[in-house]
Amino acid sequence: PCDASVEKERTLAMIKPDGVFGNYTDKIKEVILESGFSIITEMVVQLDEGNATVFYVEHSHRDFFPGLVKYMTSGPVYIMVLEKVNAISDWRALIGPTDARKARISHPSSIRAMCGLDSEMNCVHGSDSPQSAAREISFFFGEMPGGIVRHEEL
Ligand code: RTP
Ligand code: MG
Repeated sequence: PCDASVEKERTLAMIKPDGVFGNYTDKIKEVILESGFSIITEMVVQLDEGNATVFYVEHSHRDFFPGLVKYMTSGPVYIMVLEKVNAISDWRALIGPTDARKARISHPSSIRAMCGLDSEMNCVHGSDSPQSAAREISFFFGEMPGGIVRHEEL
């Protein structure tokens, strides 16, 4: 109990609109639970341009940003807080590389290989550091920025 190395960690996972529309939610949750994560909380949310922009603000100067915002607001997303030892890097490993086409070659058992299309439509998100996990969890579950529509809380 005093060993800090066994402390559990939390990360933010998201099934993006293509994953929700493609009916991958149940399959992805199955993989999550089989991989030893606990799902602490989950909800369905519709992002608008404002909150999608804030969520991905680190990419706001990139040329793919307008397309990213359009994609992320094209339908509901499924938000989960996952917990396990090493949750942040283990979830990133489980989703695979950003480009789903590359994922199918180099990480064929990854989630993006299963349900992603290309470098933009890659069906899932994962926090990439303890700092972004804390920011993203409070983005959705702390003070909700104005305009987030919570479809249902499960
Ligand atoms: P994420 O933040 O969604 O978990 O994805 P990631 O870390 O693997 O990739 P990141 O570099 O943070 O990019 C964020 C999302 O932007 C879209 N993207 N499109 N068209 C493009 O070249 C391009 N590059 C990135 C993807 O949806 C990516 O997940
Ligand atoms: Mg990222």
